Amino acid sequence: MKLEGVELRRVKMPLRGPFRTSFGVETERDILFVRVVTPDAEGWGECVAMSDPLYSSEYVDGAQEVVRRFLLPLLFEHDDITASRVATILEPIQGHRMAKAAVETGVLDAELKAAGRSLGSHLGAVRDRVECGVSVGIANSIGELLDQVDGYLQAGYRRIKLKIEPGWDIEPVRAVRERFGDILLQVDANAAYTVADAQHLAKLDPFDLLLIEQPLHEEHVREHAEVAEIVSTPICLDESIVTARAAAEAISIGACSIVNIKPGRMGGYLEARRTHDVCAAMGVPVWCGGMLESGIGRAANVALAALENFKLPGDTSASDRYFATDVTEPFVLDDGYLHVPTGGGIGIAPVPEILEELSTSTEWIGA
Ligand code: NPQ
Ligand code: MG
Repeated sequence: MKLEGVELRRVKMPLRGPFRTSFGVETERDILFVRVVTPDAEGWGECVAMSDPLYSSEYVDGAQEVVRRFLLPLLFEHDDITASRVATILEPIQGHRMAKAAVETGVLDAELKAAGRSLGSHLGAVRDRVECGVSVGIANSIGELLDQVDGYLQAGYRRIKLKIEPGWDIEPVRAVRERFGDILLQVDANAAYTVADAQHLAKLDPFDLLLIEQPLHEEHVREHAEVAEIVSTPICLDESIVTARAAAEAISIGACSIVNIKPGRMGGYLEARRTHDVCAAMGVPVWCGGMLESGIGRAANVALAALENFKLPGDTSASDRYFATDVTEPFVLDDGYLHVPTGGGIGIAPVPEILEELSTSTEWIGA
């Protein structure tokens, strides 16, 4: 496939409400889109980097610079490209997986759209709809949290994830469990604890959580194995799992027994699928994380979440969880599920008028 060029477009999308985690509060998304133009089709990739390097070292301005200055020049050295070769071509550039993922996904979407093949079927999807969970931010009070969880359960979400941090953990979990009974419930600490908190985290054990996500710093993988010895709730890793190899190593030392898969964090959907396969081979279930994506990133996540070893509901929420207006036709919950797109590639594209209205800049880089 020949590349004619790539458009880098920035879009501001206000969140419907502030989203608070242990690393900060978000009130809007500033998203970088990569539009890959070829003679036969164009493809879209969404970069999941945040505005500030709080969840990971990448941030959106930096990602755009990396794409423009380092990734596209490497890609444009080749006049015949396939998505399966993109990661190898970009290998000289260290890290910057979210930037790489956006580029690879744009190429993959263009390639699959040109072939009339869906991302789901390309990746090996075995379902036509996926079970959806929702991630609930740190609230101002237990009462406010219970109201939010109630709203999401009414909307049909099949699993609730509570963000936790020291001072907001045991009591909110107890309150949600007591009020809503036997729901699927899990927590995400976004690295807010240390190994010295293991006994404290064990106080969550009586509440039958599905998992505790990333309690410790992303580089402290072995210490997660120590926590897993003390806490009986399964440990799931998110931030630490940046490659399929990292997943295999973490699992093999007992640092986690469940894996959160986020394609942006691992450099793309192809590495995400390999991670899924490695986890399946090691008997470890996975689920699909979320990065407050627009409909572009969401569509691709839903396709990925349709693979066999995605055994738990994902943070694949409906568009209206985060946005009053999505850049695509909105993803709407149907009995707690989202349907896997069936059109070519990611199966969707931005609505031109909405995209134009939300855009803050565009930049064309010819091959
Ligand atoms: C997680 N996501 O699982 C992340 C954290 C997160 C849905 O909980 C802007 C961009 C804001 C990415 C806030 C969910 C974000 C973000 C939180 C990711 O750890
Ligand atoms: Mg997480």
